[in-house]
Amino acid sequence: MKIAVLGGDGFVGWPTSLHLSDAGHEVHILDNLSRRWIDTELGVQSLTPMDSIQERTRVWHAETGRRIHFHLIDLAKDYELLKGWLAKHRPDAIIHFAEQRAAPYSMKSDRHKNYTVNNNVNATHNLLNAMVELDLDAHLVHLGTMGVYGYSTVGAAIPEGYLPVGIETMDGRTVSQEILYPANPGSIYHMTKCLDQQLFAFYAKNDGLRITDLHQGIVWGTHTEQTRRHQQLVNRFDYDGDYGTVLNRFLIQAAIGYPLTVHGTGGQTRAFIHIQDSVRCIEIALKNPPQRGGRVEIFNQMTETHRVRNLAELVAKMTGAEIAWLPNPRKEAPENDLVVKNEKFLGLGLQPTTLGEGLLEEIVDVAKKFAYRVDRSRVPAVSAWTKDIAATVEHDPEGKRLKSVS
Ligand code: USQ
Repeated sequence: MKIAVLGGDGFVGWPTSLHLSDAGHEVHILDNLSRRWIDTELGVQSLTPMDSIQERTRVWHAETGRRIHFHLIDLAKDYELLKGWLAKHRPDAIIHFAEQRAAPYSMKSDRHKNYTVNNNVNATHNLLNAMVELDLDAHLVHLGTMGVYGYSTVGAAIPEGYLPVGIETMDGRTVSQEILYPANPGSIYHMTKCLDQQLFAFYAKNDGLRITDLHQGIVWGTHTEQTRRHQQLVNRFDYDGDYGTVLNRFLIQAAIGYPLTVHGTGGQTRAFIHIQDSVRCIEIALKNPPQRGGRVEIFNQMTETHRVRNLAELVAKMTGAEIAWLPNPRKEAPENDLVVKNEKFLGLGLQPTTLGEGLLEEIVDVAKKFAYRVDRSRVPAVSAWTKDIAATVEHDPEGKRLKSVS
């Protein structure tokens, strides 16, 4: 297949591009390199030394003989360029990762909120709009988030996208319907993915676009089969308070002797998936497109759930790291249970890579190898969800920990 990977320079986009290229597909990365610019804005860099996208694709070609093509396009701003590219190349499938994906970054300031909404919603809408205009019947696979559901349940497992409901009619009968599970985002970033869901539902219904939305949990790990092949194919690995995600952060913190930064009591339960499974799921989704005219196909892309404090305790036990119990900069439930259905991917053959000490140790080893690149002052998560929370949380400039000032 000819596949366009939008956002193919990012944390999940890059290993996905390699995986699909390795499987024999013709891969084109469309990216505006915004993630690299955000590193510059924040004054941080990936823990792992990343080469330019051109250099990465050159090394991939030298290693495998396969070409990955790169096109510098800003989907949110360059509508005509995007449309022209799609008209010329007419890909069979499009994978859409091209969104600002960090919740803390989206909550930093009014400017960051605007940027995240404008970038994410316009990128998605420009793409859908152009596909209709060009009569392009490509299968669109979008990387969404588990966060569209919120994380609290009423004792029932979160279904894969659609919730069966009974509605009482005026004459007293009960009519059954399946509706999109009520959106309950916890950040501006997560909210943009809820808006995406509405755009997809409309374009599937109105124009018959074939769309798959993957509601992914928190990704952990860094290597995949293909990124291991050469040191210059290494994936990016974020550790900072905005882009680092919880389990990877704990592992890096353990490697550099930094107390594990648990927010509150660490009672938040979240869904997780290893990066290797993430790229496999995308390939499985590609092989199972919905029918034209059908509703949006939704998969829960996660393999297990864990409570944050249990992860911290596991990493502490494994490495001897200390745990710091910090005031939470986010507005979220301090404790929640989470049960999620993920039978669709399992039914299509996914064999989950679960949290095993071997893989966790491998990440600590990667972190130790590159520990000299870590700026400890960038470790604390300082982006507060509200002005009230910002007023009660102070950032220690030594980079040791956040402390409550109230
Ligand atoms: N947390 C800590 N300490 C830390 C960092 C995070 O206790 O140092 C806590 C947070 O308060 C939160 C939980 O860990 O309760 C998860 O935070 P996270 O930063 O690992 O994940 P999140 O902000 O939800 O976002 C990440 C990705 C996002 C993806 C989402 C999937 O950045 O792109 O959509 O995970 S999900 O969480 O299932 O919505």
